[in-house]
Amino acid sequence: MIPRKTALASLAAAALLAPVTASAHFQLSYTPEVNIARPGDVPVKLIFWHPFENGHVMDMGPPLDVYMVHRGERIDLMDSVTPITFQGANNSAAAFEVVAPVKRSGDYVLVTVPAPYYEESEDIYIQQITKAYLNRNQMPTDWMEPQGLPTEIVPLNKPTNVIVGSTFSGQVLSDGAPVAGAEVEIEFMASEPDMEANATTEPTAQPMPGGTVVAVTDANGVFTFGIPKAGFWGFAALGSGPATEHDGKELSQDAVIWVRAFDMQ
Ligand SMILES: [Cu+2]
Repeated sequence: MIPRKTALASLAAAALLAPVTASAHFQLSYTPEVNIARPGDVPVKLIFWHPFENGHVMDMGPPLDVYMVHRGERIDLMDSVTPITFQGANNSAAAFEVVAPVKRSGDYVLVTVPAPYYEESEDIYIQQITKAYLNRNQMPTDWMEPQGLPTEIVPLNKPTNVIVGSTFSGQVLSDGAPVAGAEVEIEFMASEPDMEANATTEPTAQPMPGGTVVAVTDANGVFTFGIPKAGFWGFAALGSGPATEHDGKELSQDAVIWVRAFDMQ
Protein backbone atom coordinates (compact mmCIF):
# COMPACT_ATOMS: atom_id res chain seq x y z
CA MET A 1 0.00 0.00 0.00
CA ILE A 2 1.25 3.46 -0.83
CA PRO A 3 1.36 5.71 2.24
CA ARG A 4 -1.29 8.38 1.87
CA LYS A 5 1.16 11.24 2.25
CA THR A 6 3.31 9.94 -0.65
CA ALA A 7 0.27 9.40 -2.85
CA LEU A 8 -0.90 12.95 -2.20
CA ALA A 9 2.57 14.32 -2.85
CA SER A 10 2.80 12.54 -6.20
CA LEU A 11 -0.70 13.71 -7.10
CA ALA A 12 0.35 17.27 -6.34
CA ALA A 13 3.47 16.81 -8.46
CA ALA A 14 1.37 15.39 -11.30
CA ALA A 15 -0.98 18.39 -11.09
CA LEU A 16 1.99 20.75 -11.35
CA LEU A 17 3.37 18.88 -14.33
CA ALA A 18 0.04 18.57 -16.14
CA PRO A 19 -0.07 21.99 -17.86
CA VAL A 20 3.50 21.57 -18.97
CA THR A 21 3.03 18.23 -20.69
CA ALA A 22 -0.29 19.34 -22.17
CA SER A 23 1.20 22.29 -24.02
CA ALA A 24 4.65 22.98 -25.28
CA HIS A 25 6.58 26.22 -25.02
CA PHE A 26 7.75 27.53 -28.36
CA GLN A 27 9.98 30.48 -29.17
CA LEU A 28 8.57 32.03 -32.31
CA SER A 29 10.55 33.82 -34.98
CA TYR A 30 7.67 34.72 -37.26
CA THR A 31 7.00 36.57 -40.47
CA PRO A 32 4.13 35.51 -42.73
CA GLU A 33 6.01 35.29 -46.05
CA VAL A 34 9.18 33.19 -46.03
CA ASN A 35 9.70 33.24 -49.80
CA ILE A 36 10.52 36.89 -50.33
CA ALA A 37 9.40 38.29 -53.67
CA ARG A 38 10.96 41.75 -53.50
CA PRO A 39 14.11 42.94 -51.75
CA GLY A 40 13.42 44.96 -48.64
CA ASP A 41 13.11 45.01 -44.88
CA VAL A 42 11.24 42.03 -43.48
CA PRO A 43 9.65 42.47 -40.03
CA VAL A 44 10.03 39.44 -37.75
CA LYS A 45 8.19 38.90 -34.45
CA LEU A 46 9.90 37.16 -31.54
CA ILE A 47 7.23 35.74 -29.24
CA PHE A 48 7.45 33.08 -26.52
CA TRP A 49 4.13 31.27 -26.77
CA HIS A 50 2.05 28.10 -26.79
CA PRO A 51 1.10 28.40 -30.46
CA PHE A 52 -0.76 25.09 -31.07
CA GLU A 53 -3.35 25.83 -28.37
CA ASN A 54 -3.40 29.60 -28.98
CA GLY A 55 -2.55 29.64 -25.30
CA HIS A 56 -0.58 31.47 -22.66
CA VAL A 57 2.05 34.00 -23.80
CA MET A 58 5.22 34.22 -21.70
CA ASP A 59 7.16 37.44 -21.00
CA MET A 60 10.31 37.27 -23.09
CA GLY A 61 13.45 38.89 -21.72
CA PRO A 62 15.51 41.00 -24.16
CA PRO A 63 17.18 38.54 -26.56
CA LEU A 64 20.89 37.88 -25.98
CA ASP A 65 21.58 37.65 -29.70
CA VAL A 66 19.61 37.99 -32.92
CA TYR A 67 21.25 37.71 -36.32
CA MET A 68 20.87 36.15 -39.71
CA VAL A 69 23.26 34.17 -41.86
CA HIS A 70 23.36 34.69 -45.62
CA ARG A 71 25.94 33.01 -47.85
CA GLY A 72 27.83 32.05 -44.73
CA GLU A 73 28.06 35.65 -43.53
CA ARG A 74 26.62 36.80 -40.25
CA ILE A 75 24.38 39.89 -40.36
CA ASP A 76 23.71 41.34 -36.91
CA LEU A 77 20.11 42.34 -36.19
CA MET A 78 20.48 43.47 -32.58
CA ASP A 79 20.28 47.17 -33.59
CA SER A 80 16.73 46.62 -34.82
CA VAL A 81 15.40 44.82 -31.72
CA THR A 82 12.28 46.70 -30.56
CA PRO A 83 10.07 45.74 -27.62
CA ILE A 84 6.41 45.05 -28.37
CA THR A 85 3.49 43.67 -26.38
CA PHE A 86 1.88 40.60 -27.88
CA GLN A 87 -1.79 40.05 -27.15
CA GLY A 88 -2.69 36.37 -26.88
CA ALA A 89 -6.17 34.91 -26.49
CA ASN A 90 -6.12 35.17 -22.68
CA ASN A 91 -3.14 37.33 -21.74
CA SER A 92 -0.54 39.69 -23.14
CA ALA A 93 3.22 39.53 -22.67
CA ALA A 94 6.52 41.16 -23.55
CA ALA A 95 7.81 40.24 -27.01
CA PHE A 96 10.16 41.76 -29.58
CA GLU A 97 10.32 42.73 -33.21
CA VAL A 98 13.39 42.78 -35.45
CA VAL A 99 13.89 43.88 -39.04
CA ALA A 100 15.68 41.56 -41.45
CA PRO A 101 17.08 43.32 -44.54
CA VAL A 102 16.70 40.81 -47.39
CA LYS A 103 18.45 42.03 -50.53
CA ARG A 104 20.31 39.39 -52.51
CA SER A 105 19.11 35.99 -53.71
CA GLY A 106 19.53 33.00 -51.43
CA ASP A 107 18.69 31.75 -47.95
CA TYR A 108 18.58 33.89 -44.82
CA VAL A 109 18.85 31.85 -41.61
CA LEU A 110 17.31 33.79 -38.74
CA VAL A 111 18.92 32.90 -35.40
CA THR A 112 17.49 33.98 -32.05
CA VAL A 113 19.27 33.33 -28.76
CA PRO A 114 16.78 34.32 -26.04
CA ALA A 115 17.67 34.98 -22.42
CA PRO A 116 16.86 31.97 -20.21
CA TYR A 117 13.21 32.15 -19.13
CA TYR A 118 12.28 31.14 -15.58
CA GLU A 119 9.35 28.71 -15.64
CA GLU A 120 7.81 28.89 -12.21
CA SER A 121 5.62 25.78 -12.48
CA GLU A 122 8.69 23.63 -13.13
CA ASP A 123 11.25 25.70 -11.16
CA ILE A 124 13.61 25.56 -14.15
CA TYR A 125 14.99 27.92 -16.76
CA ILE A 126 14.18 27.38 -20.44
CA GLN A 127 16.31 28.74 -23.28
CA GLN A 128 15.07 27.96 -26.77
CA ILE A 129 17.73 28.73 -29.36
CA THR A 130 15.62 29.24 -32.46
CA LYS A 131 16.13 29.15 -36.22
CA ALA A 132 13.72 30.24 -38.95
CA TYR A 133 14.34 30.60 -42.67
CA LEU A 134 13.71 33.12 -45.42
CA ASN A 135 14.57 32.69 -49.07
CA ARG A 136 14.76 34.99 -52.05
CA ASN A 137 14.59 33.91 -55.71
CA GLN A 138 14.49 30.18 -54.87
CA MET A 139 18.27 30.00 -54.71
CA PRO A 140 19.54 27.56 -52.05
CA THR A 141 22.65 28.88 -50.28
CA ASP A 142 22.60 28.22 -46.54
CA TRP A 143 19.63 26.19 -45.35
CA MET A 144 21.39 22.82 -45.12
CA GLU A 145 24.32 24.15 -43.10
CA PRO A 146 24.62 23.91 -39.31
CA GLN A 147 25.16 27.35 -37.74
CA GLY A 148 27.57 26.31 -35.00
CA LEU A 149 25.05 26.93 -32.22
CA PRO A 150 25.32 25.22 -28.82
CA THR A 151 22.32 23.18 -29.92
CA GLU A 152 20.31 23.29 -33.13
CA ILE A 153 18.16 21.31 -35.52
CA VAL A 154 19.67 21.03 -39.00
CA PRO A 155 16.91 20.67 -41.61
CA LEU A 156 17.17 17.71 -44.00
CA ASN A 157 14.36 19.11 -46.16
CA LYS A 158 14.26 22.65 -47.52
CA PRO A 159 12.50 24.48 -44.68
CA THR A 160 10.89 27.19 -46.83
CA ASN A 161 9.18 24.75 -49.17
CA VAL A 162 7.77 21.66 -47.46
CA ILE A 163 4.89 19.96 -49.31
CA VAL A 164 1.80 19.03 -47.29
CA GLY A 165 1.60 15.23 -47.26
CA SER A 166 5.38 14.83 -47.47
CA THR A 167 7.72 14.60 -44.50
CA PHE A 168 10.13 16.88 -42.73
CA SER A 169 13.32 15.48 -41.19
CA GLY A 170 15.84 17.21 -39.00
CA GLN A 171 19.03 16.32 -37.19
CA VAL A 172 19.45 17.44 -33.59
CA LEU A 173 22.97 18.62 -32.74
CA SER A 174 24.61 19.51 -29.45
CA ASP A 175 28.02 21.19 -29.79
CA GLY A 176 27.95 19.93 -33.39
CA ALA A 177 27.42 16.26 -32.50
CA PRO A 178 24.20 14.30 -33.19
CA VAL A 179 21.91 13.75 -30.17
CA ALA A 180 20.39 10.24 -30.11
CA GLY A 181 17.13 9.70 -28.26
CA ALA A 182 16.29 13.40 -28.07
CA GLU A 183 12.66 14.23 -27.39
CA VAL A 184 11.32 16.56 -30.09
CA GLU A 185 8.03 18.38 -29.46
CA ILE A 186 6.06 19.31 -32.58
CA GLU A 187 3.56 22.14 -32.88
CA PHE A 188 1.45 23.71 -35.57
CA MET A 189 1.16 27.50 -35.41
CA ALA A 190 -2.63 27.36 -35.12
CA SER A 191 -3.00 31.15 -34.90
CA GLU A 192 -0.54 33.19 -36.92
CA PRO A 193 0.28 36.53 -35.28
CA ASP A 194 -1.31 39.64 -36.78
CA MET A 195 1.74 41.68 -37.83
CA GLU A 196 0.05 45.07 -37.47
CA ALA A 197 -1.91 44.51 -34.25
CA ASN A 198 0.72 42.32 -32.52
CA ALA A 199 -2.13 40.04 -31.54
CA THR A 200 -3.27 36.50 -32.03
CA THR A 201 -5.79 35.58 -34.74
CA GLU A 202 -8.62 33.07 -35.04
CA PRO A 203 -7.09 29.57 -34.77
CA THR A 204 -7.17 27.36 -37.87
CA ALA A 205 -6.56 24.14 -35.91
CA GLN A 206 -7.08 22.72 -32.45
CA PRO A 207 -4.35 21.06 -30.35
CA MET A 208 -4.37 17.27 -30.41
CA PRO A 209 -6.63 15.46 -27.91
CA GLY A 210 -3.71 13.22 -26.90
CA GLY A 211 -1.56 16.18 -25.83
CA THR A 212 1.81 17.27 -27.16
CA VAL A 213 2.96 15.63 -30.40
CA VAL A 214 6.41 14.10 -29.91
CA ALA A 215 9.06 12.39 -32.03
CA VAL A 216 12.31 10.86 -30.80
CA THR A 217 15.62 11.04 -32.66
CA ASP A 218 17.37 7.90 -33.88
CA ALA A 219 21.03 6.91 -33.35
CA ASN A 220 22.10 9.67 -35.79
CA GLY A 221 20.03 12.34 -34.05
CA VAL A 222 17.49 12.34 -36.89
CA PHE A 223 13.69 12.57 -36.60
CA THR A 224 11.02 12.57 -39.29
CA PHE A 225 7.46 13.91 -39.19
CA GLY A 226 4.71 13.73 -41.84
CA ILE A 227 3.32 17.22 -42.46
CA PRO A 228 -0.50 17.13 -42.55
CA LYS A 229 -1.39 20.80 -43.00
CA ALA A 230 -0.19 23.97 -44.69
CA GLY A 231 1.30 26.66 -42.47
CA PHE A 232 4.13 26.91 -39.97
CA TRP A 233 5.38 23.86 -38.08
CA GLY A 234 7.75 24.13 -35.13
CA PHE A 235 10.07 21.44 -33.76
CA ALA A 236 11.69 21.76 -30.33
CA ALA A 237 14.37 19.38 -29.10
CA LEU A 238 14.11 19.51 -25.31
CA GLY A 239 17.20 19.85 -23.18
CA SER A 240 19.42 18.97 -26.12
CA GLY A 241 21.97 21.72 -25.40
CA PRO A 242 25.20 21.45 -23.43
CA ALA A 243 24.27 24.05 -20.78
CA THR A 244 22.30 22.45 -17.96
CA GLU A 245 22.34 25.14 -15.27
CA HIS A 246 21.47 28.84 -15.01
CA ASP A 247 21.46 30.98 -11.87
CA GLY A 248 21.78 27.91 -9.67
CA LYS A 249 18.76 26.21 -11.23
CA GLU A 250 18.25 23.56 -13.85
CA LEU A 251 18.32 24.88 -17.43
CA SER A 252 16.57 23.22 -20.35
CA GLN A 253 18.56 24.46 -23.35
CA ASP A 254 16.36 23.58 -26.31
CA ALA A 255 16.80 23.74 -30.10
CA VAL A 256 13.83 25.11 -32.08
CA ILE A 257 13.30 25.22 -35.83
CA TRP A 258 10.36 26.58 -37.86
CA VAL A 259 9.43 25.35 -41.33
CA ARG A 260 6.75 26.49 -43.79
CA ALA A 261 4.50 23.92 -45.50
CA PHE A 262 2.40 24.54 -48.62
CA ASP A 263 -0.44 22.64 -50.25
CA MET A 264 0.22 21.30 -53.73
CA GLN A 265 -2.07 23.13 -56.12
CU1 LIG B 1 4.52 28.58 -20.91
